[in-house]
Amino acid sequence: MFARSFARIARPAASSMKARAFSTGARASAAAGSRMATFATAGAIATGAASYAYFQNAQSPVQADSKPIAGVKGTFSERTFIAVKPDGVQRGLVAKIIARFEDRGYKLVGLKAVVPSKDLAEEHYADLKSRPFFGGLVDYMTNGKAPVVAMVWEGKDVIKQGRVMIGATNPLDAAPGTIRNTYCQVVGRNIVHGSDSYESAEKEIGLWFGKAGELVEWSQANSEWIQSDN
Ligand code: IDP
Ligand code: MG
Repeated sequence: MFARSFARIARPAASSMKARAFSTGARASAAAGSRMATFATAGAIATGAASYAYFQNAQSPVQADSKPIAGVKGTFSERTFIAVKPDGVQRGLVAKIIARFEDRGYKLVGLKAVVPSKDLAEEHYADLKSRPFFGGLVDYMTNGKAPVVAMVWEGKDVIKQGRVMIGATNPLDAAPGTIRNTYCQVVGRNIVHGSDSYESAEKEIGLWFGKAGELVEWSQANSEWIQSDN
């Protein structure tokens, strides 16, 4: 279908950066981020595929992304894709869900409200394509009755911890205190999504925040109070 590959150059983290390819029909163009000091587009668009490389000013105190898109697994730079689905937005639960991650000390590095295209939703849930509820799931995510609030959170073990905080897919099986146990009753309206593995986080962050400059690197002023060991 569609493919896009990114290659990042001339940056300290570049050695650990994998070239990535995603199917993302809706988002084939590269956009320079507002905080990008330097952006160089290199490559050609061919058969729906855009290849580009960019680098940025490492001096900037707050800057667009300069690490592997899902960070480095097992470190404080690990990242996950969390989304408040349209039912969570309609029900006014965005702030409560954000608060859970903020309260835990995780760092918000990407945030936007978006009505995803059908292509994006289908790619996001590609592993469920053969399931009978797939069409309804895609419609629920894309019909525009409310946006999805898409986020990227960063911190230690955030992929697994995010799933634990969200709870089981079926809210009736979700442990007390989890988001789904606290706010939901049925699997079809379970209000929140979280990446289930590092590979899923790479794919999902790339799909939803794959344009240059959509993720922001910044330092938490209280990080030593969150991260220090004895
Ligand atoms: P997850 O969201 O906990 O990762 P998945 O199995 O990946 O769960 O399913 C993705 C989403 O598809 C669920 O969150 C839910 O919105 C929807 N879904 C899963 N199973 C069902 C079902 O049996 N009926 C309706 N919707 C479902
Ligand atoms: Mg899943």
